[in-house]
Amino acid sequence: MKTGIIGLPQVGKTSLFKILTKTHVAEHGGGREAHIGVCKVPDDRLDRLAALYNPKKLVHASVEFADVAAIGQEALKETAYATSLRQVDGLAHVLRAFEDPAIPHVGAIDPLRDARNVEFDLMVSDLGQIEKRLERLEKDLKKMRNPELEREHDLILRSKAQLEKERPLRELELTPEDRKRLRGFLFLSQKPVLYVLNIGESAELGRDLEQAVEKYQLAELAARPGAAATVICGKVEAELAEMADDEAAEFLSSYGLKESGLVRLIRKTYELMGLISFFTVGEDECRAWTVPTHSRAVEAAGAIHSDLEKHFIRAEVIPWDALLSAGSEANARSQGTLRLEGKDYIVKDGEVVHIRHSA
Ligand SMILES: Nc1nc2c(ncn2[C@@H]2O[C@H](COP(=O)(O)OP(=O)(O)OP(=O)(O)O)[C@@H](O)[C@H]2O)c(=O)[nH]1
Ligand SMILES: [Mg+2]
Repeated sequence: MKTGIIGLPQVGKTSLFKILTKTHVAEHGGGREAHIGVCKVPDDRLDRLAALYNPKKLVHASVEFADVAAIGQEALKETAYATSLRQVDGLAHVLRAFEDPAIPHVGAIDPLRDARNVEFDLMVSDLGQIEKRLERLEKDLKKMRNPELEREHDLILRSKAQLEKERPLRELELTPEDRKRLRGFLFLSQKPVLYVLNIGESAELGRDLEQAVEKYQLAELAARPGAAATVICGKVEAELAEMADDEAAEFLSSYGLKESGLVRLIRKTYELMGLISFFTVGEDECRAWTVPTHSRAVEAAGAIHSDLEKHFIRAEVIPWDALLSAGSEANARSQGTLRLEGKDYIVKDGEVVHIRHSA
């Protein structure tokens, strides 16, 4: 799963990328190649399980982020740029809300306008692809009747109408079959989007973070299908990233904050992409795994190892907090909170899963 960090020039994309992935990269100066980095997913539940097991190895889940060069009509016309952007599964759209006269911005600070403008550019790019495909389809349909091509033709026309209404494709209602038909196009406006408001530093940051979505009128946009919003203060996050844990906790509370904005951002990314975490625990290793929501137990087993999927017998399942309060799997088993489930069981976020297998 890869999230592309997009946005207008100089809004704080690379800064966000650096603090998420803790990598040091040069700031973009015209080059269009994306930086890729891995972000460890902070998870308090896993940390608490690890405190119980004291494992040799503790492995958090990870998500990939790509720092994409600033977006615009011109950039999107470059095939290499558009192609690399199409490869991501979701978008983190950084919107500038911080004031800083030293850093240029197109016009006044107006995140809603910027969000709409960038969205428009994504739709124009998709429309270009659609027109190309339509031309091809209409040629082929003239040569011969083909029910599958006809269905695609209808769908492409529907998509075109949607874009012409200036509505992104993620808001189009699709059957699973139609979703499959569109998959190969990797349309930009179909990707789920997390709007990331990057606000300025202030003494009342806690309150400002809470009120920013309303203040900048992003609530309506964020409530649409496939969209969400979160707020960070890039400047403060950058300082936090340099600190040790206890120092960071003190720094956060001095701003009236409980957690880093990155934790919220990553959690929202998970929700938006339809992902959950489950855990495996033991004295050797405690580990978080990422699977799509509604994954079956046998698919969760497959995320760990294909052999576990092939030789799956049963899954022992318990919510992370039930395991913590039982104190051990043996206690949980005797209390009956540890359940045995079959391969079609739908794994829930935060469950500890032990796969019984014959491999
Ligand atoms: N005041 C302030 N400055 C910031 C903040 N976030 C980023 N900046 C500054 O804004 C400038 C641009 O930040 P980048 O993270 O490089 O922005 P970008 O979106 O990657 O820029 P391009 O890749 O050139 O489009 C840098 O000088 C940053 O230090 C912020 O929250 N507050
Ligand atoms: Mg950059």
